[in-house]
Amino acid sequence: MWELGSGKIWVLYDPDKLEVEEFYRNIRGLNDLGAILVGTSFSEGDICPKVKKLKELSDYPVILFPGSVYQLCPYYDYVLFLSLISGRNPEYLIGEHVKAAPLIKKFNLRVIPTAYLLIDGGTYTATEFITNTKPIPRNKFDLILAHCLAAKYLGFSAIYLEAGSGAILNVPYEVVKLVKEEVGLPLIVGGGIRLREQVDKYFSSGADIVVIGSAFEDDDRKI
Ligand code: 1GP
Repeated sequence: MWELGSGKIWVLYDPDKLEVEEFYRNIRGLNDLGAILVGTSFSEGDICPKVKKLKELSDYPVILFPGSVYQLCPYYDYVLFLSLISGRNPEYLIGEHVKAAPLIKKFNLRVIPTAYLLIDGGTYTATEFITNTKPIPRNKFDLILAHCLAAKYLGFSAIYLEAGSGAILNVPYEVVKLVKEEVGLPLIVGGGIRLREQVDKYFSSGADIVVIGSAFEDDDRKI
């Protein structure tokens, strides 16, 4: 069930990079903010105290964008239950999920079953390294679409097209349009987005949610 609204920006908070207060200052006044994602592909410590603080400060839903099962704690509103379907590494297709499931039940967290696709963003990303998977070539539209259709037939609730944090090349707008038209599931797009016109173009191409991380790690944002 998709309850989180469309035409929204989700801001990604990396607890290894910023203190909560600094992050919260950086996102002040952002139009269309719909939720705060918390995630890091390689965490150096216990992120739960920061999640708790974020929840106390913020009125927005706080959603885990998991790098590993160790990032679970009771304070999230939702967990993006991601399966990395662009890759063929069983650990990220089902292995981590089996480890996480008992904790999700214990903490009584709501999950959003999400098909996660890494699309080549012109740079070697931490996700690629950590998951030991390769991204889908960005010009192979038929291949991307086939993955997204498979996700729909497998019953996922959302699709996340990811170019990777700090991507040089964003997910192509034409891919977003194609996937929205042909698959129709709620569509999340992220990686390398820094400008308001990029956000607007994604929304007009059919994205429901645009995720922005690095652009909010300093106070010189252009959005
Ligand atoms: C979310 O990984 C991205 O999909 C975040 O990317 O840090 O480049 O915004 P940026």
